[in-house]
Amino acid sequence: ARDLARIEAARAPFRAHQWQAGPLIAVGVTGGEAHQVLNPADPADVVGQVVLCAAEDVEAALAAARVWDAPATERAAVLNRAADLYEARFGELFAVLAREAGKTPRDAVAELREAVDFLRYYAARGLDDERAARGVFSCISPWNFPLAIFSGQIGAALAAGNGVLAKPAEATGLVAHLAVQMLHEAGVPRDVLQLLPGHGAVVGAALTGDARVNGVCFTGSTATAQRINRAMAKGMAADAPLIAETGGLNAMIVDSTALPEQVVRDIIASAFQSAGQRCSALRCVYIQEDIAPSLTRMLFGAMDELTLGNPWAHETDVGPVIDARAQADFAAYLDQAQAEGRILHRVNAPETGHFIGPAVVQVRGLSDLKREIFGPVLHVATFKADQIDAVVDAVNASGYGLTFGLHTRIDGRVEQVTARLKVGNAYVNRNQIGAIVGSQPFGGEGLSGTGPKAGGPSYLPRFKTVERLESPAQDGEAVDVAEVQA
Ligand code: UN1
Repeated sequence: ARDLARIEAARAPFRAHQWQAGPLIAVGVTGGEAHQVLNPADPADVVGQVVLCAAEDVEAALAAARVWDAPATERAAVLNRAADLYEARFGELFAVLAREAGKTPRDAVAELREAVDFLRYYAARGLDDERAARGVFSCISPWNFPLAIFSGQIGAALAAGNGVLAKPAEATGLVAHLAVQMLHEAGVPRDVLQLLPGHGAVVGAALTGDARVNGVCFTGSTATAQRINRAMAKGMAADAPLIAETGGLNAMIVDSTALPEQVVRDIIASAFQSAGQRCSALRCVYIQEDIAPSLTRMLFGAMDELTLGNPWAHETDVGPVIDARAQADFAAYLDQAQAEGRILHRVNAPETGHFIGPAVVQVRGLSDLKREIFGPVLHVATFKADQIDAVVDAVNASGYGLTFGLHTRIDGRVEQVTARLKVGNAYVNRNQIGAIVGSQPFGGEGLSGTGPKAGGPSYLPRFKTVERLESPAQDGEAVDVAEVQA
């Protein structure tokens, strides 16, 4: 109810009307190439323009970059002030998250809260340890959490006293611009935090292969993280860390003791909220054979009740995917599945805008998924009562290890399954998205990331020099099991 009240409050004034309609101001460094930001729900709506950095802009930023030599207490005060500004200017951020990134009210509110939490959390942790900053960090962030992950990376690097060169995703340069404006206004010096929107080949390459950079923080695909790793090995000091949070092929196991209504609710949230565009999202649910027909029938009925459409609207459950390319990619994927007779259910999508109707595709198991499917497509497999260990093996065999869900009411099964599982975040009898800064740190194993977990106690130390660090960064961070009993 508090969230809804805040949305209503934010809707009424919308302090800056220019964020709501009509072309926005152009933002960027110099008069270089301009990137048009189009509303993914309505591509005829030009949200604004972001001027992209050319090679010489990146060079100038690298030359000017410096550590933040203010005392830790002052850095914390500035980051808390930035969090205050995010809260005070909620309406603008909310509007840009909807128009630029297609966020529904619920997702936009959650994202704003997460961004504020990250800033306050790292501000507080930065006071714990006075080791020196590493130097200058490149922070490279994704479009799916263009405020929360963007601010989390930057907040951690700054709280530790580093300088930051931040490259936002090309699709979401406007919200990044607003956030950086607020961080500067709060008191982060301009040469300590520089925003560098641009192409991966120009900005990304320079930020990951230059000896003046002392560490890279990246969230995005596993393939890009591997490329960054190679670039860093060539161009940067051997001790420069790569802190990466990457993809996932996330599974859920539902055995026949699970509560069907709860499972359906949690599958809908995990697979289709944010149009499935979360690295934590559920991609493949394994349902015990004897309950599969009744459970999938209920699931398909619930899917038909989802409202797709304008992300501004209160009633919208599922917004658009990020752009025309993503839409075409999913359409082709689903056409192929259709041709193979594997589509079990599909919801109609609005005709205008980059929408994909949530869909369910039949598979034998995770091994049928050749890559991360970053959208509202859920895969379903079944298993027999005596195959639970084999399913856990299949989940581990994917090589990814980000999130995992288990629905069961059998004594000892949680321990049986999670003891063997190699994932960063396991969820029992609840949905498997929406990690909470501080109380439930988030990160993956294997192909899903380098660790340490964001929003957890080991994260900030990785942004500091290693002297006086007594234990490896990931100590004490085994699988987190967040359990909710219904
Ligand atoms: C991502 O989708 O890139 O727990 C990571 C969650 C989010 C996931 C963010 N923190 O759902």
